[in-house]
Amino acid sequence: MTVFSHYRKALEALLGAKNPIFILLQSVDADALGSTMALVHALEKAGVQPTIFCASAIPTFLQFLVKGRVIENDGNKLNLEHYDLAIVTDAGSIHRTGIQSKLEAYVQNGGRLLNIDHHHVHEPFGTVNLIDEMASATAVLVYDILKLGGWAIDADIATSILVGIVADTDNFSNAGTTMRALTIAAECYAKGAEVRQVWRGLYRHQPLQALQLWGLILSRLERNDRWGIVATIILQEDFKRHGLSDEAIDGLANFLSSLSDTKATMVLTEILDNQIKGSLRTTRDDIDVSKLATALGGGGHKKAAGFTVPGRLVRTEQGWRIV
Ligand SMILES: [Mn+2]
Repeated sequence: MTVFSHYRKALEALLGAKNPIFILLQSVDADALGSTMALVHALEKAGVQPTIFCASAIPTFLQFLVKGRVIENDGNKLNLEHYDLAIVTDAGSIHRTGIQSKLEAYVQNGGRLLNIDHHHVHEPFGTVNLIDEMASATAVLVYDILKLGGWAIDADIATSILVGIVADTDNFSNAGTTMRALTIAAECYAKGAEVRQVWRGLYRHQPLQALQLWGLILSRLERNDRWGIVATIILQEDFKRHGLSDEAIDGLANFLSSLSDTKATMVLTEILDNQIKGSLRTTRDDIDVSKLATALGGGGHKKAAGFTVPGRLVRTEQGWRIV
């Protein structure tokens, strides 16, 4: 199949849906939510009322995108058979929806699942897949679908698309920044995207305690000379002591890429249920951090990747260790 036929099939799925449901990722990020909300706005304009589901809460700083819509969040009550199309954007893996088994059962029973993504994936999980690893953000693919389908890009759609592009290019600064991303962002600007709200939502939403927590985390930065990686760690008790949730460290992994003399950076964060989340970043062209992430059961992009491993972080004489 040509790339164009993938677009055509994705568009047909969207146009044919009378009762669709969007499944957001657990711990949804800006590109995933922006991509989904752009499609929600477009379908609503076409007279369709999509349902939106997210297995966890939408981060406060991204709620401006939702504009007061109801987000279903009870996975036990969710009956996918009720819907004629499920849509997942920017997932990388179906696991990240938090309702993998439900979605797989839905597909096995003949349900249609549209998967739009720019992550490196071996086996796309949708019945219709639009995957382009070269795209700066999933929001770029959504923009192309909307243009192909003849939708007018209004201010709400433009804001949603711009959020995805700004977040995934780290404000037009990382290697994912392309002419295509810049051109689409400019068009979103021209169509009335709420630019100030986008920047405030993504970069200017931290309270004082959050920056104090950042200070603590930055003071723990250490270089591993064997691997050439600079790393730091975040404990569950750090969040408790500062009265913050993990929203407070959003953007920290990207901020560390401002380090000049390192091959890569890694942030290890204790999350609930005895799990440790690792976020890897590099700015170097000769390093592919997704290889390390994949070896540890995760995945991602060459310059930004992540993984989750079981355990807790403990300080020993040799430094921080996972036990
Ligand atoms: Mn993305």
